[in-house]
Amino acid sequence: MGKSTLLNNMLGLKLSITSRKPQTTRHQILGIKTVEEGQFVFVDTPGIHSGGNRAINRYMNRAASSVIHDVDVILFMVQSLKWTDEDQLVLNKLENVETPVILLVNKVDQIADKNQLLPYLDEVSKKYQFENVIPVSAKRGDNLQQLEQHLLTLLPENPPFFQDNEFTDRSLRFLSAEIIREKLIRELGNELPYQTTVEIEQYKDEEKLTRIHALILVETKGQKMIVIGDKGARLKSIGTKARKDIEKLIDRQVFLKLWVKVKSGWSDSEASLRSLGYDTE
Ligand SMILES: Nc1nc2c(ncn2[C@@H]2O[C@H](COP(=O)(O)OP(=O)(O)O)[C@@H](O)[C@H]2O)c(=O)[nH]1
Ligand SMILES: [Mg+2]
Repeated sequence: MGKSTLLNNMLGLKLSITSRKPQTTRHQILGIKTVEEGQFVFVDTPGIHSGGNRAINRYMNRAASSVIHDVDVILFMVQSLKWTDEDQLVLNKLENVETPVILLVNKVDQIADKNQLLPYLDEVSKKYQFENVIPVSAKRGDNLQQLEQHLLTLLPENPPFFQDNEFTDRSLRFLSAEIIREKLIRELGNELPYQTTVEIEQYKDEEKLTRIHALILVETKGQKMIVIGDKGARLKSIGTKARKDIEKLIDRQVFLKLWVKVKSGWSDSEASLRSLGYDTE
């Protein structure tokens, strides 16, 4: 869809992980951007999805729904030229919500015939009293400047909540785990649907480098073999890609060690989710 891509592009920083697979974002994360005229605190959430009744699915839907009532502006993103049942599900949640909603119609870079866009914008504009409907490309950056300007007019006057050098509420330890999870999702494609998570066992700033030991948790032995790959090739590739991204983020040399461990049932147990840092309240 492009919610996390949008956040990263607005911040000019790779903060939230992205992939082709739906439900990549599991945790709510704040992205903070301070400009002369004000401070934006973006909340990236998992999408709202129907189906899937594991504890992890319930957790993600809760995270997405609860935020609706806590923000000054809602950015509701759909993909251009498609209005899905899940979009309708989100729209239904917005009934009786007073908060202004801006509809972002994403991926306009992918529309071959631009004549199709206007009728689509017309059609979706009628679905709700949107504050504005803006066609964007989260990836390429089309219209994001315009979006930022419009958002500034909607923000209430407040003293800034954060220092102007802060960019997120999450720790580097958390962000590192997320980067590793992104590489796992991207490397494994459809071979491993959702049943992995990453736990940081050690995160230590040493004099010349930052030492990170991470545990990749999977549900079955078969999944463990898939993650490790032939002669460890896959795990190695995941590790190298993750290390490079973490180094870019923290601007330090990183030593990254990865292990894979089977912990069956983690994704369907509220207790395991909690112990893994998923705030299930
Ligand atoms: N072509 C194109 N692809 C995009 C755009 N925005 C996001 N994507 C891709 O769509 C996929 C999902 O993006 P992501 O930000 O993870 O979506 P999320 O699940 O809504 O957070 C990724 O592969 C992105 O690279 C866009 O504006 N144009
Ligand atoms: Mg996302």
